[in-house]
Amino acid sequence: MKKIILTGLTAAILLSCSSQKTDTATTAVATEINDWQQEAQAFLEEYSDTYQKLYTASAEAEWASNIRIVDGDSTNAVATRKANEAFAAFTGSTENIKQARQLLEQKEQLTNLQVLQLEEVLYVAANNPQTVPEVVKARIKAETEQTEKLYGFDYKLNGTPVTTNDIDQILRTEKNVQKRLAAWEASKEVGKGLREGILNLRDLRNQTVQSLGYDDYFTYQASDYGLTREEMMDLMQQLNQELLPLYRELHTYARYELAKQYGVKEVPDMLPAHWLPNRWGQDWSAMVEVKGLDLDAALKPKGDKWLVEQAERFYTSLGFPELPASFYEKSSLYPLPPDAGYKKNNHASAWHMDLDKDVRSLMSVEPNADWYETTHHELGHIYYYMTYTNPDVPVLLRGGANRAYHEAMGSLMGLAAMQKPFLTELQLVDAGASTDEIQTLLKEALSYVVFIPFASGVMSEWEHDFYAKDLPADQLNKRWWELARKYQGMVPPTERGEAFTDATTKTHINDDAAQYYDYALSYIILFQLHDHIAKNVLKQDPHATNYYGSQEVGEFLRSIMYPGASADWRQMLKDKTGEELSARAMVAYFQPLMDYLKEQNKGRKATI
Ligand code: X8Z
Ligand code: ZN
Repeated sequence: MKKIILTGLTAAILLSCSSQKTDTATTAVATEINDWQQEAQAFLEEYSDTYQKLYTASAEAEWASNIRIVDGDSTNAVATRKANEAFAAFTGSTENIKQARQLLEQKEQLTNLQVLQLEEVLYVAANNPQTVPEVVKARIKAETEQTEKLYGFDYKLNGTPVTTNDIDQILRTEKNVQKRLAAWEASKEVGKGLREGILNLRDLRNQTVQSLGYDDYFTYQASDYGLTREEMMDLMQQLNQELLPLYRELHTYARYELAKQYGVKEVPDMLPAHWLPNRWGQDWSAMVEVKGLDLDAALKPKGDKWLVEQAERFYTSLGFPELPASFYEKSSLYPLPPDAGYKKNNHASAWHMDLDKDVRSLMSVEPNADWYETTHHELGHIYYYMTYTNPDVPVLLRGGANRAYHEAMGSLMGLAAMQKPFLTELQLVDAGASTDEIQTLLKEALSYVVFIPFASGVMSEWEHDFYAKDLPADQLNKRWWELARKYQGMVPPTERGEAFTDATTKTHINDDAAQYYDYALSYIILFQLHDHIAKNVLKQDPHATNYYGSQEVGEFLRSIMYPGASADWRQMLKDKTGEELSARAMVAYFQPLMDYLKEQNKGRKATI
């Protein structure tokens, strides 16, 4: 009989074994199965225990490094390096790799859950192999240094210190092109100092994963989806193609409208980057103001705290629990006062500190529409963490069905939280106000559709070329702007030589490398989920939903979140929406906009 000590996890295994034993002909096999399963279980439990402890220590150190960056003080950096080295030494140890491989040779004898966990052990090991300990150590050091340089950077506009929030606000609202140019250029200065670090990191990231048989770091990251690098790039091309007709209309529209706005007579073929209301041209929604739906104005008097609490209320209205008190005590949610004397990571993130109950978010929330969307996005991660932290999901599988699902959940709620019936219920818009539906859809397209060529084209192809195609060190900026022209139809305001490294101004290039297609895929998935929820759960028009208070919607989302990475992501999509991964829902959502844009663009020249 079994010697395994019962936990929630092993109870499931016991159950599957006991049903086998009722089959009289399989006694011998059943014993053998039990032995392998027992051995795998013993290994996994011991491994997971240490893994969780070291993961927590690493997360704590990283957290401290990201919320408190003190110029000239290396205390946090040193502690982070140590914690990450300890995590790497364990997860990449030759002994653990050997055991996981041996057990996987008996794959047929193991439970599905065990196989998935052992594969995860090898996946994590490949990023930290102790066959090349010096490379792993050097990479950890280089990563910590790159993060400090990126987030410790002093942004200055006309000699005055500014935050990235300040720059973003100028790019969203300023009508004077010279002032826009100054803000845009100020936002790119940080890249100069990141060039050497990213080149070093490329080699170190590639070398680490190559030692366990991956071609390069991009291939390694794509393998998390069960895709080769070529398959991932093909998928990105396909998404770009599917959305190109709409993007082309948006591009034409934006060129003519912005030229008018800035008083430029000759409409440029390519959009100057500093004309667009976002540092990277990845979101143009601030271009359009929908009358009666001015969210920036409605949110300002509410204050920053309200935004976070409102996002929480949205989730609890669907039946999710309240956030633990520790979330509010330990998170870092708002901008630092200007005289703090230190800096923090200025990009939003969500953290599962101990793979258990300690969940936190790092943001710099200000009461505006962008942060309103982002609070919903980050809480999507948090509620995903909380939901798959359950007895049926072992520590090693506490992740999304894939990384894109993790990004999709909160973005879905962000989309839902912007729709008029919902905003009306919150009294953020006047119930009586008539709003223009096409303008609303245009604003949404300028966010969601415009994002696709940036994410699946520029970001993914640049990182692909950088990691897998040995992009020459003297062509980093050249390639970046070639891709921006090709996919976004966007050009820099002035010639950007190789002294700049504009790609590295995007935080993910530095600290979330070779994974940006996650976001492109997350948008595709979110429209599939939204389409299903609107039509089949709420029976509402996808353009005008109100998820608020719907227990069914909550149950639907929870059922996706609950199994974490123990679910097969393709099967999940099929089961939940009846569809394979496809841009169909996204294209259909924006279809009504096509006619309007074609009409607006009549007589205008399309250039992409
Ligand atoms: O980086 C993020 C999240 C991280 S949790 C805030 N996003 C991408 C970006 O800002 O570039 C969300 C959508 C795109
Ligand atoms: Zn995210």
